Amino acid sequence: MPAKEKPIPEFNEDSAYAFVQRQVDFGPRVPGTAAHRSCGDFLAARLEQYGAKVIEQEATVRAFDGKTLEMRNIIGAYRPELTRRILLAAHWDCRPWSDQEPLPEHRQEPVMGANDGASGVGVLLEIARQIGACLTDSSRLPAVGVDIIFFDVEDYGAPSWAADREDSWCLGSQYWARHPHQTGYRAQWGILLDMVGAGNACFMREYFSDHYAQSVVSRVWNCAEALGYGAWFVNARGGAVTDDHLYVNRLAGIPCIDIIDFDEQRGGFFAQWHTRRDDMDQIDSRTLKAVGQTLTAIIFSE
Ligand code: AHN
Ligand code: ZN
Repeated sequence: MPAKEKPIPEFNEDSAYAFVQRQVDFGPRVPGTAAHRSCGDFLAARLEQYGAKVIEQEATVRAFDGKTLEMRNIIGAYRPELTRRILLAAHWDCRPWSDQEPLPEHRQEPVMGANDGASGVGVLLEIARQIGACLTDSSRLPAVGVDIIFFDVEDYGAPSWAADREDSWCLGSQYWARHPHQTGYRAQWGILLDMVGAGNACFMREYFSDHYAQSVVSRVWNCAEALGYGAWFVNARGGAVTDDHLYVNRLAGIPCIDIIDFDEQRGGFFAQWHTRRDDMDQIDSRTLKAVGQTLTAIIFSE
């Protein structure tokens, strides 16, 4: 008798949207601020509420400008006893400067990070909620262990005019890749989400993702197309983005892709990127749905 196909849960985009809103309500989650601390507490508590084993990784890291920052990576593990695992990640910190603002007098203000940060975390919290709802019936759970990682201090990188920008971004993921939360940690593959909430989002096959994890990229883009989300997931090569997945690939040796709204032809990231207008007005729950439902289908059919 053929094995019964596991039902794929329905990803709730309104719930994901509310998770984005909850983060934004704390204010800009800039490392070292009260908003950052409170939001981190909220994220850890939610993962625990949804049945994950929560591991927090704290360390002091040095930024490109010489500042020392208290970094906090937050990890939620499902079925930690399984050795076959997959990794899902997003960054949860906000950039301290709106350095893409047209007016210089506004460039010292932090970004709200509704799309740049909170959108990916919101999608992953909704996935945590879905997995959590299956914990009472193990036949409905994904067949693999799932680790959700909220990376800190991704967005404290050196601006484009600065010298020595190499590796100044993604300090939380660099730390994690050098000091995994468990010694000898392995995952079959990983998916990073970054800027997955904008209305006119376009996800192309990002360069490093195709380089390190082409089969994962193909699976995700084919799955999105089959589910009817081909308008968001464009099956063509996109540009290269230095993001958390690069260090997961390079330093941890885990094939990891980046689902990121980046289109060189359209001028790069979404129009409000690293400005004061990266707020809830930029978030469209249909984009959250396209990404979240695709990810849910991939996880529950693994
Ligand atoms: C660079 O601009 C070098 N990387 C973009 C990574 C990023 C910033 N993701 C979100 N904010
Ligand atoms: Zn950013």
